[in-house]
Amino acid sequence: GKSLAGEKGKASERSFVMIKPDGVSRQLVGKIITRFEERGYKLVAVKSLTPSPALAKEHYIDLASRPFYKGLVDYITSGTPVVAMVWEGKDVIRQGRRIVGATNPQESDPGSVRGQYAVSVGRNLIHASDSFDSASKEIELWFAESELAEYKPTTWDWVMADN
Ligand code: IDP
Ligand code: MG
Repeated sequence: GKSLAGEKGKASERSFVMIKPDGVSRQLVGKIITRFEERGYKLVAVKSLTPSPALAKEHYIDLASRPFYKGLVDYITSGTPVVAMVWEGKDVIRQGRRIVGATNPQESDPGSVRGQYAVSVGRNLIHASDSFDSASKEIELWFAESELAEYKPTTWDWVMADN
């Protein structure tokens, strides 16, 4: 069916963003959400949960052969919850990756979330979809379509203007 990631390159584009357990435990949820909100992106869905091992494994299935895979799944399923979100807006997938920063925080721009708050690649605070196809898969994996809100922020037309 239709992609839950909206339309690539349009204001309806969506990304899956997740604050990992270290971000929740370190009480950075508000600061992280604020970055996306203040940029003008629309919060379409948000929930806090402790992912099952099956969900965490599926989310990271492309990394199944990597030596850190088991540790990664254990980290995500530690028992401290994650905050799973869907953000919407023009170029949100690419901009979301810029807000989050490089995978290894030691290489992340210091203005990014990872570059400001993280040091270790295995505790890098946050996930954001890396492509339109990943966003489609990840939103469908973590959310039901009925959990995705439809509304227009009062800022929308100013922020998402095409010119
Ligand atoms: P990304 O989160 O920036 O998209 P990926 O390469 O997709 O990076 O890796 C997914 C996650 O796996 C990373 O965010 C990080 O938590 C973990 N990870 C990646 N490489 C390593 C590593 O070398 N050691 C430990 N964990 C890693
Ligand atoms: Mg990735």
